[in-house]
Amino acid sequence: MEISQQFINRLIEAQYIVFFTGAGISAESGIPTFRGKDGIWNKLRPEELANFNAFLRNPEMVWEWYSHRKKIIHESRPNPGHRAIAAMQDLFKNVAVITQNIDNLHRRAGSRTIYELHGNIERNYCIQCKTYYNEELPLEGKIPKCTKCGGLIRPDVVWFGEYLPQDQFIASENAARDCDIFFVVGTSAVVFPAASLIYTARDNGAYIVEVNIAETEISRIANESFYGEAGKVLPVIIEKLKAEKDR
Ligand code: BJW
Ligand code: ZN
Repeated sequence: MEISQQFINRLIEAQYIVFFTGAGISAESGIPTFRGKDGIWNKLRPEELANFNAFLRNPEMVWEWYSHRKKIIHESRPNPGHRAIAAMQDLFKNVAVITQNIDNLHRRAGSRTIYELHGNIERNYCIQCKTYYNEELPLEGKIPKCTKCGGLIRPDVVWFGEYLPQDQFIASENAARDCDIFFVVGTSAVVFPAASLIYTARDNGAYIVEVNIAETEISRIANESFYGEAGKVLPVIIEKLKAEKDR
């Protein structure tokens, strides 16, 4: 993998580094992505599952999907990509992670500043009385129901047509605006408004670095592209940076 000295110099001069991540960063932890070759949605259409009306129509089906993914996530561990991002904190004062993932793997890898744009699979709430259930779910047959009001419990994630958590999105916009380097890692960059952050970063002068196994929607606006698995590319970048900083 070719890493130019010019790129390393740019990194060394940077004060604030942001990582914007998607499902691809967790692929090497065994969590399937949504789109593309091995995407879960080659078999199931996103609109049929990640959508509130689908949930009302068929909560069993949607819960089956989330229970399945919850199990995979529980059995997974952060991979060298997550760990390289966390290790950036030792080299720079200001590092933030903006993630579209709901899997907690950045936190488990040790990243401290994390904005979660699409929620978190560990949290659930009753759609009627908004009581949160973050531990064991009270099951009624196959689906969880609220013990206070009997309402349906849903995962605290963002489905199509729903607003992103405002505090997380505003903090992410500020990070995109203020950072010097904006890494875009393992995302197809087709889901909005999350993907708009890439354009916000670019419009405010950040250097855009893409890490992906394939070209994407935003490849043409990236200043630098590394095509390969995040768990291979990111550790190489951080090793080179460390060596350079130690000189
Ligand atoms: C690797 C790798 C390795 C693999 N190393 N790389 C028309 C135009 C524009 C917008 C819209 C439109 N029509 C509707 C909209 C809005 C809609 C939208 O964006 N739709 C587009 C798809 C067309 N957006 C919304 O609805 C959002 N809300 C909203 O707009 O609110 C305003 C509003 C309110 C009320 C009414 C109307 C509007 C909400 C979007 C919510 C998305 N939710 C999901 C599910 C979250 C919960 C869950 O996980 O179950 O979020 S969908 C899914 O997509 C999930 C992801 O976070 C998100 C992004 O996917 P991601 O992470 O990019 O994954 P993939 O699979 O797409 O890509 C993986 C990448 O990794 C690939 O590039 C691989 O190559 C790469 N890769 N292995 C490195 N080892
Ligand atoms: Zn309730």
